[in-house]
Amino acid sequence: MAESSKQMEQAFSWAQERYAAVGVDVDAALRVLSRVPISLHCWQGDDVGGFEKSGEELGGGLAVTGNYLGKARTADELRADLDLALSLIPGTHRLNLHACYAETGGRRVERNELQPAHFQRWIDWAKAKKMGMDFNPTYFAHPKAADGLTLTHQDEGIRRFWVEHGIACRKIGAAIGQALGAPCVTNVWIPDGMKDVTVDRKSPRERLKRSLDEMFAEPLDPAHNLDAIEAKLFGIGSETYVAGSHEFYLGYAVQNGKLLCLDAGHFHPTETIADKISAVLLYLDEILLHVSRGIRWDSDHVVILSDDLRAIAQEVVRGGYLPRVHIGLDYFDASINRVAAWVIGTRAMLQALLGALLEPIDRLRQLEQSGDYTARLATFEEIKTLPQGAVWDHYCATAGVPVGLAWLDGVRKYETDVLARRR
Ligand code: RNT
Ligand code: ZN
Repeated sequence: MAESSKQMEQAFSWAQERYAAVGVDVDAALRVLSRVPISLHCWQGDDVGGFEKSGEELGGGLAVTGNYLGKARTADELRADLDLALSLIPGTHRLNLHACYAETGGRRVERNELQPAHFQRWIDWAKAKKMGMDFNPTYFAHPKAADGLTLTHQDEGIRRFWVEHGIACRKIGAAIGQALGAPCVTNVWIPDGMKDVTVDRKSPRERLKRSLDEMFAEPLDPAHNLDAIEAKLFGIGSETYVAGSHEFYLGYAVQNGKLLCLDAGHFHPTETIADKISAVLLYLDEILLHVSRGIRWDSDHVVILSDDLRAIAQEVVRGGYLPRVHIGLDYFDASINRVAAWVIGTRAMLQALLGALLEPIDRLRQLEQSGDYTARLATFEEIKTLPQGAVWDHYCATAGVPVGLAWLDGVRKYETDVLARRR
């Protein structure tokens, strides 16, 4: 055994002992972690571009800043980039695909006419990697969404077009889930809202409810497709009013048995989604998380191991919610290497989950129940610096992915050999 891997294993046994001393079984934690899939969002790889090549602006209030070299220009390039990212992340994960990443063989296919066949190459790719997939209708970057309105549109033709897009996407989701043998979460997010003071907050919401009812009219086997709906407080260009608000979708999800998608960037800046998980899961079977990092606004920065992220993971683990919570990433940063952005965010999410799984939860609960808040706080502080890093290194090594910052070497080489040539 090389000296460094010997040291790593020594550090791991010492960590096992340290955690055992507070009643935590490290190996059990790693077994759980190895079974949690994170859904990697395709759109980090090309700045939410997609392959329709319509020349349309991104729109929908979505903004990607930066122009780092090497953005994927084709689905093959995007898959190659994802291959590299996945090889640097421990575990088996999922791919989260947007409808605008369809492969139509150069033919223009309208969004309401998309078919599972247009995603066959993605499905084959995921199947070969034994990965599941999730899916999203794309309600932006399209002439019929140019005014920022889709499912709430007053124009019946446009509204109906977007309903049909939603119906087409649910069928694609079901085909994906069936092909891969695991349910596909098909998540609906629309940008619809108003920049400035509005006189009618009611009618757009009534139309949105009707549109969703029409979209979801056909029941689909939950073994193949699960519908999720994503709320937002405000966006660029919809600062005053967003039809699909939290209350709107929470009500809709409860009433109709849908998954609620909680995006970490979609609430007031001091509001965290961590606190919402145990509340909404009293009324919903399952939820979807869009793990993101807002800075002052819904800026979609790359996810890092922040207190916010740790709190999300802690709530999921402490509540025993792992089987009911689908974890997806949602950010887009074009100012750094895009493959690295996936690796950083996914590894951070896994580290947050590991940290949560390594908590002496029973002990902390006992302290809380007995009213010993002093020892509770002292324990929380103490466990922050237990040797989680040694457990993580061991996990990466046994999963066959680079330990520590070594993953960055692979990305750098790829940048020189592949990304830099994409001019
Ligand atoms: C937008 C939502 C939505 C998008 C993706 C691209 O504010 O978060 O989830 O980020 O659909
Ligand atoms: Zn989101």
